[in-house]
Amino acid sequence: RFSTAAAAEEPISPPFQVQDKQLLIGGKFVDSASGKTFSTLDPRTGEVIAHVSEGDAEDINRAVSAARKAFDEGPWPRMTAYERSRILLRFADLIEKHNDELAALETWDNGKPYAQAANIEVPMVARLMRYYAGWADKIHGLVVPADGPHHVQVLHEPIGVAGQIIPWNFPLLMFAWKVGPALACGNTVVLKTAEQTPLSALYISKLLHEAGLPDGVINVVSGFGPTAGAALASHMDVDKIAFTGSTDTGKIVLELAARSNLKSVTLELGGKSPFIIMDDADVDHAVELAHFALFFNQGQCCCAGSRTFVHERIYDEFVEKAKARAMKRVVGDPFKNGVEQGPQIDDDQFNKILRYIKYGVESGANLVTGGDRLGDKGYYIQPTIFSDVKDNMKIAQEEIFGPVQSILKFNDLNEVIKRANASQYGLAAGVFTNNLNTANTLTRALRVGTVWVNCFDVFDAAIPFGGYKQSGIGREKGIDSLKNYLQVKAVVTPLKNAAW
Ligand code: TXE
Repeated sequence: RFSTAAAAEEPISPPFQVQDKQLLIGGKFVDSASGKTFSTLDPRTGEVIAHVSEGDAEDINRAVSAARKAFDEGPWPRMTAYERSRILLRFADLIEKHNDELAALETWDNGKPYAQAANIEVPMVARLMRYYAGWADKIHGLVVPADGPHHVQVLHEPIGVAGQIIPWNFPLLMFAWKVGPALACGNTVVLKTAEQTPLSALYISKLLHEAGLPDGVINVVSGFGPTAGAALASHMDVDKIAFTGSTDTGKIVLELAARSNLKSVTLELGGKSPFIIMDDADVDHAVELAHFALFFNQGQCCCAGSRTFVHERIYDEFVEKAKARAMKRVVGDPFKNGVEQGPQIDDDQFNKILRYIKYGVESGANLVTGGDRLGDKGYYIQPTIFSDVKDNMKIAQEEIFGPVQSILKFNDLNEVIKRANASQYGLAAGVFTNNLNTANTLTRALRVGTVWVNCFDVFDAAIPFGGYKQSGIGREKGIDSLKNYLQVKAVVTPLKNAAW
């Protein structure tokens, strides 16, 4: 369904020349003010791919000034909406044209399978851009029937300079989720990429300029969280901040926004999503879907189905089959055809996951398969499964963000609802059943932003995504994300002749 831009059979594989390594400010690639660089690493080996300009507070100042100028002096917010839409459509065409280069860069910097990047993620980025191009000229306000002799209009205006901070697990998709709606609404942007994956956003932003985007409308600063990220979140001239990352860092961003200029904030944070498998399920299908829900993208998904709840009547059969599936999972160089799982993103995440595996063993969960690193080079981890996991164990409560499946047993619908909801998070859930009443009960009872029934990880440009509870504030994608990037203005005029 995503194969709009067919990827070449043979991936473009590294080493190849990385061209864009500087900061993008005011339409030009420039060195950081300090002249400093940092290295971005190949997760397959830990070796350096490129030295990238390292932005900090001074570079954020320069980028915000460029974005402010592009917003205040135009032409971007004052262009016709149709012209803005056409630039985004041309951008989508260029993304398709450069599909394989973008995918190769993404795989090199992030470690995800090339086929996934080339056949799913980059085409989705183009699709998202077309979706938001379609909105650009359909954003309009209201005329409100207020009491009294008044003509009342509600205008929807761009909010101004949008600061956006993205993570490393889906660098291009996170770029698209944030930049698409911001530009469609007429805002200008300063984007801070994750320090682990700075490359693809620089490349794709060059295509955005080739599509006709005026200088200064998008500015991309590579750099670290506590320096560049914090400077953006606390900048006095940024009107809105959108963040995707951990719940702990999300709280810091919210606090920085509050302490500075009270900029509006949207947050897309962590999760510990339940995947609930009822006893009427086709076990083979359930095993495959639960496997995909957890292991996709090396387990590095905020919405990963990381608490697999299985009804006791099918529990033993499920565990056996889940083990067989995990043992068949193809782990290896993500540039090789047929590989399902590449390395984790970096040393920190790699060690964090191994720590959680240790907690699992120590707390008495049953290690069914995996449990260690794979090979002795790079950040590869064996597909790992724990059964007999209890709700109070760390591995059932905290985000592991790796290829570690925790299987829990239940025997009653009300019990599983209670347990599934007993989490600080509320991002997503999966439900697997053939019984419509059970599905309806679960979809209404689960306190989460997305429920996938008999499917998982279905992402479409038009479907809103975001979290309840500590999984975030606001929604991205779909019509809901436009609200994040619009200011609402009421205009009231007296009517001379109330009769008309
Ligand atoms: O996240 P951070 P990290 C979760 C996942 C992972 C954990 C830690 O559990 O193991 O978070 O990953 C920027 N002010 N998720 O350390 O710190 C940072 O530079 C402003 C879930 O990578 O949240 C990067 O651009 N910005 C998640 C971004 O925040 C700051 C995706 C994310 O980094 C900052 C990634 C600061 N003080 C990790 N500190 C999801 N929801 O999908 C850091 N940043």
